Amino acid sequence: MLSTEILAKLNGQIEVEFYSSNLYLQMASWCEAHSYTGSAKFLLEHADEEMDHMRRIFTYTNDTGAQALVPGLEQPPYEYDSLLSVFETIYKHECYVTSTINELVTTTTEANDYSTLNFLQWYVAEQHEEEHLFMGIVERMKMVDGSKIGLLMIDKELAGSAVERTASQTK
Ligand code: OFO
Repeated sequence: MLSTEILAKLNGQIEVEFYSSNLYLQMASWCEAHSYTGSAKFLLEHADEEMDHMRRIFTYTNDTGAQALVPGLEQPPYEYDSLLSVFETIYKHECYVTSTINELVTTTTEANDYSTLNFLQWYVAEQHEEEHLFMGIVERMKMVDGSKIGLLMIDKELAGSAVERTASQTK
């Protein structure tokens, strides 16, 4: 059985994952509108992944006999200066998500809630992977220093990486 505090935090994390999905969906729309079609594809798939992250917590919470809550919608930002600023925003956002997961881990450890602690391990690993992924994209974008050709090459690469990530998840 979940404590009131842990239930509130799990519902808070459902909200964070929902928002992440909407943020990436909105960013995909910005990319599409600015002809970065590879990045749009990559971000659409990432938005789906975030919905999956949300659903995992939703299911876990309900499986304990508690009630998972669907949050209200908050509109994500929809204007960006450049493709680089889109990915810098994502990297910053993922670092924030890591901090919310870490907070949950601390709370469950202090409460001796080993079941939730065990459930959260998947998120700890996932956040490490996502921070690494987005940090790499930001670094490569900085290397091309605003060159249109360079950005289009990275955009094309991102379209390919969206396909690879989907294939590895369906194995
Ligand atoms: Fe990309 O963050 Fe979910 O967990």
